[in-house]
Amino acid sequence: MLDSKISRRGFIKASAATTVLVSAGTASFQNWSSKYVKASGKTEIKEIASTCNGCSSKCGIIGHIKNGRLWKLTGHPDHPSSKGKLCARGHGYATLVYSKERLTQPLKRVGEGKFEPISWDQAYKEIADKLNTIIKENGPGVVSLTEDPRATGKFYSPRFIQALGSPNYYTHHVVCSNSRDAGFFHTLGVTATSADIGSSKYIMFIGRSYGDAIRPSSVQSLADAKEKGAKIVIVDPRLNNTGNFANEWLAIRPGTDLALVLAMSHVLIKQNLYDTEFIKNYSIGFEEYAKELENYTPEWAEKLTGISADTITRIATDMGKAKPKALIEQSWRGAFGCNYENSTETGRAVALFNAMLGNIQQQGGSIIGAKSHLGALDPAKYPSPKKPELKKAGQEEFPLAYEEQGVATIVAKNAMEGKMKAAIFHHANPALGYGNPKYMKKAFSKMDLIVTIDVQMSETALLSHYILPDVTYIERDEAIESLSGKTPGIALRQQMVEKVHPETKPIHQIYSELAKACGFSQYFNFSLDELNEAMLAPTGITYQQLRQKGTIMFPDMTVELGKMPELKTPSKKVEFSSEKFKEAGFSPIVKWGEPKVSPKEDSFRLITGKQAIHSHSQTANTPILMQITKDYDLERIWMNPVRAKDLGIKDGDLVEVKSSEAVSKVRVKVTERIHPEAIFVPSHYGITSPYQKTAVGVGFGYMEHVPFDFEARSGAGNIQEVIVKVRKVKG
Ligand SMILES: Nc1nc2c(c(=O)[nH]1)N[C@H]1C(S)=C(S)[C@@H](COP(=O)(O)OP(=O)(O)OC[C@H]3O[C@@H](n4cnc5c(=O)[nH]c(N)nc54)[C@H](O)[C@@H]3O)O[C@H]1N2
Ligand SMILES: Nc1nc2c(c(=O)[nH]1)N[C@H]1C(S)=C(S)[C@@H](COP(=O)(O)OP(=O)(O)OC[C@H]3O[C@@H](n4cnc5c(=O)[nH]c(N)nc54)[C@H](O)[C@@H]3O)O[C@H]1N2
Ligand code: SF4
Ligand SMILES: [Mo]
Repeated sequence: MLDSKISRRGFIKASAATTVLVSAGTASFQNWSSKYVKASGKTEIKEIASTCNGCSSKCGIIGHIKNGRLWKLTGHPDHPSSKGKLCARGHGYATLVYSKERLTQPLKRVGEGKFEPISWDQAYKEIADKLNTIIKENGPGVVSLTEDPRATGKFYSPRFIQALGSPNYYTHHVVCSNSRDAGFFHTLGVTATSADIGSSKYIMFIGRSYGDAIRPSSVQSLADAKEKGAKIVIVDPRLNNTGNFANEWLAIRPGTDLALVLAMSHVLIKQNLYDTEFIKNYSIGFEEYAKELENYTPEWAEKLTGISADTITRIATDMGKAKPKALIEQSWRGAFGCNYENSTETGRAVALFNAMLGNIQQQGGSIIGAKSHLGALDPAKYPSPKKPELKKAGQEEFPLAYEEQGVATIVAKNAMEGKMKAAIFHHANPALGYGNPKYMKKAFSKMDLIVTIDVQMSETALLSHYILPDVTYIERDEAIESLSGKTPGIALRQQMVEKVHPETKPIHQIYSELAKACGFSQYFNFSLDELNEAMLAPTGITYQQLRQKGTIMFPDMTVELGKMPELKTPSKKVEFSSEKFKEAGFSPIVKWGEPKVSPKEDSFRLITGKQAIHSHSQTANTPILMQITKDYDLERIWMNPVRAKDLGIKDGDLVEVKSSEAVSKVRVKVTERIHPEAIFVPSHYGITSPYQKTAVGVGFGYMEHVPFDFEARSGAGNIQEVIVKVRKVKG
């Protein structure tokens, strides 16, 4: 268990040492340069408002286009994610448009890792023929489409797969937030709340790092809260870079967050600090939960979490007193998005703790966001495909998973069992990031057709029969993005420069043309502009206005604080007890459950997380971002000095990391900022595609060590149920 003196000392040292990294992650350009060049004569500069594609925050950006080339980006002042600033990835990833390692033409696989260029017409014809044959022989339930949903994909991709008669549309959430989403959805009726950080008095982050998994406006809101005197506590086995803002770091034993939240809930009841009025008016099942909570004393939780009973009691009491301006931030991936067998239950417990504080729809609390009211295509003119009667693969096994997202890794499992024959991957790299790469490769080899639509030669593209080259986000218009939150709005991605490679095509065009080859062009008989016009119709905003502004917010539709909305749960209330869980064969109330595996004296749990300068696997091949990795040795794994000493390992040593699945070699960063039971591996490395020359061979991918698995409730990947041993090797 961690010595609190060590962690405190490490905390102070780390805060100073990491300031540089965090500020590098939120740097923003000033407008001075634009004015300077404008004043200097001949150069033509255009400014185009659009959105970033560096991560799922999709910040608003202003592209400054100099003589037809992308010159620089600045943050869109109105977009809720950017609020005028961009992060380092936002600036760096845009260089992709001019990368020499992009996909430039359709490719057909002719052998292991071997491809030949083909025409679009040939690609469409062969893909359509194969899809139609597979469906004719096996029915449409054996084809699937998976993506990281971005604006155009969100509309076109489900429509395309439905036109094939298949319900099998999946998103990346299975290795992101499926557990949290299921936990929240069945408790509050939304997969996530947002947090009114700037007005909160007491904020707890459980494995959510605004300082690493950066969204510029979130960093700003945290700085505002701090300035106003909010108390900020981070719960993380690792002192992450939010530490710069925090008053306190609780170095929890990984995988035990559920015990912490249960014990804090226990304290709220014991001290009579929960919101009885809120519970009476807006919830069901509280009595049952309160009875279960009697078991979960702070002393009980201390043994599991390593956080002292006094600390648990003090923090829960202070949060109870600060309510409703106190909250556990809803989190994302870090602690309970997709990591452990108990993650969905942690999600539920967090949502319920916030409900006990009565902070839902309160200033400084948890917000159930509002959505913009957008229009749809006229069905008389533009028919939609019929909703397939089949159930989405995976829904039977995981009925608690949020249906729209599904359980994407069921595609691999069913392929392994011969039940999934075809997969389309758009804007996704499942071969590297969704599950154990060896498992994925074997499963994918059993499918008759894999089509990948990407901008670079990803690990998934390498395993595909056909690769279709998308244009980059700098070169395309997209469908309108609806922004939900405290104040809803809309944003538009727009083409900033001419296509660099003539044989690349935007996704809406690819789907429409492939639909024609498949024989269902009637479902794609509209242009992207017609779709956008239809979406805009009810807003009273013209397409021209949106094109000019890029982001438009609807302040009139801001959620009314202090007013509880009707929830989308079966009871329309907060569910302390869930019939849905009972129907699925689980306890209707949250109970403590252990993670599946736990490290012993001589082993570690492998945990992972983001770094401010990279996104998943997609940015690793960006030279100016990878250079930062190399300059600061950021690909190293983190190990606590106590464990390092025992193993004879010094800072910078080369070690071998061994699990049931793989052996990797990497150098070590020895630091007090990590719990002794855990090894932390930054998540962005271990690219194996030889076509990504900048990225290949740097660090290792944590997924190599993750056994292919599903969390029983949400179907999430259980990606931190991983035990490793580490030993020093010569290097
Ligand atoms: N820089 C960057 N930012 C991003 C992204 C990116 O790729 N790069 N991706 C975006 C996306 S898709 C996502 S999902 C979010 C993720 O956003 P976050 O969830 O905030 O990010 P992570 O770094 O994955 O995890 C946060 C912290 O969880 C900690 N953690 C690990 N295990 C445990 C545990 O058992 N208990 C607790 N309490 N903490 C634990 C890690 O040490 C880490 O510091 O980031 C978004 N923003
Ligand atoms: N190893 C590893 N695995 C992870 C994570 C990680 O950080 N590391 N993060 C986890 C999390 S939180 C999430 S949300 C998921 C994310 O999982 P993915 O969505 O698969 O994210 P990436 O691994 O970045 O892969 C994105 C792919 O989209 C491609 N791409 C980028 N821009 C475009 C474009 O404009 N058009 C098209 N067609 N393709 C494009 C990239 O080249 C890349 O191949 O991964 C999870 N798994
Ligand atoms: S947080 Fe950074 S990478 Fe993500 S969308 Fe915003 S600027 Fe782009
Ligand atoms: Mo994610």
